[in-house]
Amino acid sequence: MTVNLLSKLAAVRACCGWQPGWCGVVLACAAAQALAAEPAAPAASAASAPVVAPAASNWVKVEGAWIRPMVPGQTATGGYMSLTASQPLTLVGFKSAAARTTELHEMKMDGDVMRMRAIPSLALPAGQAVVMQPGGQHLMLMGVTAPLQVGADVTLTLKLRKADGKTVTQDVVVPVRPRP
Ligand SMILES: [Cu+2]
Repeated sequence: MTVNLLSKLAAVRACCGWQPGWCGVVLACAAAQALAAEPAAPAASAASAPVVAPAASNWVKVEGAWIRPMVPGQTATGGYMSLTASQPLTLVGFKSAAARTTELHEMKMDGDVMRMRAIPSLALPAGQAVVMQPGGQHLMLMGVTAPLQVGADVTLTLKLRKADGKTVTQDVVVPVRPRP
């Protein structure tokens, strides 16, 4: 397993754009990639999920959205934005045609090492801006087949759970650009 992870370092060292020197991050990221290498769920599973998508959904106000540009050979990157919910919502995930695997991530100090890990959800209290940014919570795109480059626009479909338990979606078109 360790050897397997180490062999992936070259591919994932730029994961999320963090410096290779942050070995804790890189290793955590490699672990995430190893998990991501599991066979992808059939496309049909997305269609069978209990998702209700109103025509003109505007559940959250999205500001300052960007996706970190990728370099050749890189297969993962991060998406960042500020979300302000119109009612109490929980971000439970997202999808994109650009990435085989998508996860909600957070960076956390573990002793004196910054690590990245997947989180199941992110609470979005009504009227309160929740900021996803480098060094904190972010949207992780993995298994990206063609490196995303500056100038591209990527559609992300946010999956949001309402207080009544129903899940809704909202599409967000996010530009690929350097950190604002
Ligand atoms: Cu991440």
